[in-house]
Amino acid sequence: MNNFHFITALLLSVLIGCQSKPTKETTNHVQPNIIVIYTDDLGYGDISANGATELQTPNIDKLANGGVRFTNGYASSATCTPSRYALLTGVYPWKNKNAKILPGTAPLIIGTDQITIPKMLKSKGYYTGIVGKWHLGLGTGNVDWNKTVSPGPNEVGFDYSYIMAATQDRVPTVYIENGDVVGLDPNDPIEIDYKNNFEGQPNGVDNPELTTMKWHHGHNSSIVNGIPRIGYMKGGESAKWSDVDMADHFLKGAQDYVKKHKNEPFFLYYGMQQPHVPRTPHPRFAGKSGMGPRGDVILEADWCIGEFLKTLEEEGILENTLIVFSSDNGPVLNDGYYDDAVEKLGNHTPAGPYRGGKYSLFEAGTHVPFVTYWKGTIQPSVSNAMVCQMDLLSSLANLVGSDIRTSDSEELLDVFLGKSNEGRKELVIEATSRTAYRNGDWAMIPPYAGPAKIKQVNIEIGNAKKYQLYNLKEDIGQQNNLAKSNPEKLAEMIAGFEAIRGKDYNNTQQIKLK
Ligand code: NG6
Ligand code: CA
Repeated sequence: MNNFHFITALLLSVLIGCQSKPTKETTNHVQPNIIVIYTDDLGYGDISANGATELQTPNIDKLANGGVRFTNGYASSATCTPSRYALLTGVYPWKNKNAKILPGTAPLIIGTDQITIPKMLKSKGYYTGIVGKWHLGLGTGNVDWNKTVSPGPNEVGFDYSYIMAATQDRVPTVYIENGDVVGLDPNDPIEIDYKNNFEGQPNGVDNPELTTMKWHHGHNSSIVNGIPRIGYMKGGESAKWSDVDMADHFLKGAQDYVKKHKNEPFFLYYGMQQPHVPRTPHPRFAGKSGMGPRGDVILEADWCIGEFLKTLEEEGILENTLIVFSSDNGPVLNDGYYDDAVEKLGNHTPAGPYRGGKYSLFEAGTHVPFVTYWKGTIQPSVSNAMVCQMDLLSSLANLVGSDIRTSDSEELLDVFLGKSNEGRKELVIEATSRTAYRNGDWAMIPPYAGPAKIKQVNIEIGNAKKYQLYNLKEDIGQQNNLAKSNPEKLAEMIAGFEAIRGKDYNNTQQIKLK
């Protein structure tokens, strides 16, 4: 850390009264703004800073090459909800049986009494906000979307929330601001049902003539903007989002938020929807990647990040802001729509050198892009320390002088600031309710029944009848199972895994894709 710079900044901010909101406790700790930019289904190899050659992500690269670019950065899970749960709460997602891919009607899965990053930061005087994807449930069951929806982000630590409830492919297809559906006409109330359609309402199965994007598996319920979704929705016409404008919409929300709160320490969780399905690039980006909509929305996401960084720069807060960039899980091509992701992939490798993808216990499921950036404070470097998104809670707590820690969230502030290479030694990763173990250079996947591959998405998910053991240093692509030839290492890995996970890890239900 550049002490001179920090002291000057602190003096200046005191002089001009820039930090208008006093912290609740006086500490010697720094209070930079903290922003988490979290993409949805972006693979390790999807950014040029991590070696992609078939598409360029100059703005993400600016963060990656100007900060710490982690080569061993992990999401906690190979799907969205559990990863987001772990990031915000600092708790392993498999400890919460509800932390799995949620329908839009699911109740909130974070306890209102649980520690979260925004709550911890609030206790140190931060203003906290979320703009973008939520997917952690809302309400307590049977949500009435026509009234203020609660509990939600605002009840688990966010002062401000502007969200989509679940995913872009799930109803309700509306934005929700501090619990209220934006633009709702009370005379056209919203009804949601994940089982049965409402009488007379078109759907993806019976009305293909109304669709502009074709479904491949799942995604054949209500049709919104020509796109068949998961779940049925009736009403709420005036509140429905425009898919092609979603990126611009969330960007503006994030920009407005930082402009409004630049004079107090703030936290922003910017949950971008790309490149999750349905991939709906704004016409400005359509066709620009040559890779079809998946590539186009990655370019769009990169552009959004560039615009967002410009805002931080223009507002004069880039040097007082720690940015964490990552993805909630690994990549998938066909995740339920025909959108040319497979056909136009060419030589692009979304997973980078890793095996598997979204839903997988192989590396690509959780081994994701991971960057920390803090202009003037973090020196550019590449770190091979193992870090997990779950570690942010304890590490950020240390940064801001909070003594809050959770047992699963390792305090790795120096690693995140590029001052140490001593990351975690071990990590349990999760994928569709199964778990596996990483320790040092080694990865171990215990035996699981079920198909080795999810056919529809064409991803090997890591199931096998026997233990799998890989040395990632020599075999980054997990091709040589050493379980038989190295029984000592296997025994050590099983012991390490079971010490964290317990012995009854195999009685879990696995994902069923339609
Ligand atoms: C799956 C969906 C997939 C995606 C995923 C959630 C089907 C057949 N597949 O169930 O399209 O929505 O859930 O993705 O419905 S995540 O990134 O939010 O975890
Ligand atoms: Ca995701």
